[in-house]
Amino acid sequence: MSGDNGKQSSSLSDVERIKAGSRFLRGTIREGLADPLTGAIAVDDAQLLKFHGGYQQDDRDLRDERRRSKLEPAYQFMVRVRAPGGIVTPAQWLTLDELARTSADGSLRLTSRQSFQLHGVLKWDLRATIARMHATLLSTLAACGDVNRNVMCNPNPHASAIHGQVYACAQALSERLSPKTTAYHEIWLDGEKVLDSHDGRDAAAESDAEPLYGPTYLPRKFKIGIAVPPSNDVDIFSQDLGFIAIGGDADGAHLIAFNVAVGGGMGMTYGEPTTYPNLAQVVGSCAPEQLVAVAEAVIAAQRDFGDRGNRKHARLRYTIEDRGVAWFTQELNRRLGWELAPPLPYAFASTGDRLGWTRGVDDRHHLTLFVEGGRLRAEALAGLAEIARIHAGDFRLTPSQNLIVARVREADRCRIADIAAAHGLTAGERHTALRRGAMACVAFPTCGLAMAEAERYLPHLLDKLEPIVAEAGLQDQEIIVRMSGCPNGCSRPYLGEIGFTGKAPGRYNLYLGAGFRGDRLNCLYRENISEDEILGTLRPILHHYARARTPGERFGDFVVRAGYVRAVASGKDFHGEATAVSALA
Ligand code: SRM
Ligand code: SF4
Repeated sequence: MSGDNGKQSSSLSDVERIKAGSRFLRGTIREGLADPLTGAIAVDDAQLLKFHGGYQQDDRDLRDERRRSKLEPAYQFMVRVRAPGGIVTPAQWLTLDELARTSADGSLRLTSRQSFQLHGVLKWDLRATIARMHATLLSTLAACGDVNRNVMCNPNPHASAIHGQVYACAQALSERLSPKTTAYHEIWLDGEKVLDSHDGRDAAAESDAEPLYGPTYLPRKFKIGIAVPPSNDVDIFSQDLGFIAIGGDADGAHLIAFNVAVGGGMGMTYGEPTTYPNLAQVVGSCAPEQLVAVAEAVIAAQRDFGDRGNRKHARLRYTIEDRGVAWFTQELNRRLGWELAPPLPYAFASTGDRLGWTRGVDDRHHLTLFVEGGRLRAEALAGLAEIARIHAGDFRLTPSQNLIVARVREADRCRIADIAAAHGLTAGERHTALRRGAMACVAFPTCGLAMAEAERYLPHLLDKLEPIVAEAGLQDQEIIVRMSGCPNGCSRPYLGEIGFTGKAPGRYNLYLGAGFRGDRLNCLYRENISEDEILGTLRPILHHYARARTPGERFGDFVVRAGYVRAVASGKDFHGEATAVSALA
């Protein structure tokens, strides 16, 4: 791929070499799984394993001790399950629950993209774990890797007829954009390599094809979300490709179109200003039946023009930024053979979840449960398994790492409410609005890229922030708090009205001022600060907000108006000066 702006590297990255030689994602994963001498697999295979939904990790809490004892790291695997729109049946839930207890570390993680993760799976248990999931029609294929990942979608199909139609679109996208390699079946399910009977060639690998992706797949991960206004719970502008559902008819109950937004993303690298989070731009609209074609055209353009030399510059947003959004839209129209229509009006009101019981248009009941840090442990899992055994609806993960027991029958409602209460599952309803709206990524001990704690630390930081919020009279005020253990931004921290990214153990960058509706990035306010400094910094700002906010003014808007930070207009503007002119000065 030749560069046209000097940023693209002329040589291919190592991961491109690995993909090209992998025979459609096979590598030597099968052989590595059978090697009894190590709990790990080969380095190249670890890259390929991601496409199959697995990450090789080691327990970072045990690293030093194992090194001192001259033992290999405590290798283990994270397994991610793709579930478009985060929806699973009670039978699938029970399988995940069983695997969490028997093959993993006893917990189940609900991710910020509506997927499930098992942590701590040993190499010896990987095949059985994935095969067991497959038996209940769950798949880990393409949960990670340089392909389209889990398709996010507003998880409330009960809220109006349009939600049901949109979920069907998410499923169609997920199905159509899945890799077509037979390696997944071969490695995890059949267990047999199909060799040519004459010369022993790997016949299956040779007859495989990837009509959309090609043999080297995409230059980088690719993410799609679908939002149903007025909820922007999927953080639509953080997606590589976002679709905004537009309802027609007097009651808006009929899906008539999707606005198309391209080029969002969160990850960046400290000290490298050419990397930055960015919000997707709306470039047009399409009819519902054109959705898959648009997604395929966007992906094909990124496949052909994305940077395959520099992985830090390989996401769609850089492809678009380098050549311009007008060029990209033209390229898209050319590939489609027709033109996107002009964008249609829409309005978002919020991003988070509404906890507790609601009644849907389908006359079923829905219970949204707060799951702190997205992690379900023994007590919660026991309660949810009890619910799954009697539940006739389904379970839905929200983009804020929460869980909906959805489509509950009138007859089951009281029983499910009792079980949920008995297992402490509804305790979240009594939390402050600050805690209910907070989200953290996994970070330590499993994430190999973590620089500081996130999931394990945020609850403790909130313990100390809550009294400050109460003292300022803001306990019922929704303020979006997001914490990530490094700048990669897995909890979408640059969309937090208050965002933290880890710099080193116990130290964080503090960002302020994102839009409550997920429509403005925040801005760096303080760098590399400790807990005491975080509390000391936020206390006066929260008090100032309580005193000086205008009616209905959101915290993120206030800190911009009050001059604590400037409004960040676009990703390119993200690393500019933090200072701003105060309207209140
Ligand atoms: Fe992420 C890498 C966890 C959502 C941006 N992410 C990782 C890895 C796999 C670390 C690694 O590469 O070794 C983390 C595994 C930790 C662990 O132990 O489980 C990890 N990411 C997660 C999850 C589990 C966070 C969570 O607590 O919920 C989320 C799983 C989502 C899913 O179900 O598919 C998760 N990651 C995100 C998001 C949010 C989103 O997609 O809406 C982002 C920001 C959006 C984006 O992609 O721009 C995100 N993760 C990254 C990046 C930076 C990518 C970039 O282009 O800059 C990395 C690092 C990388 O890819 O090199 C990363
Ligand atoms: Fe790991 Fe960083 Fe993602 Fe957190 S943000 S899960 S620390 S890669």
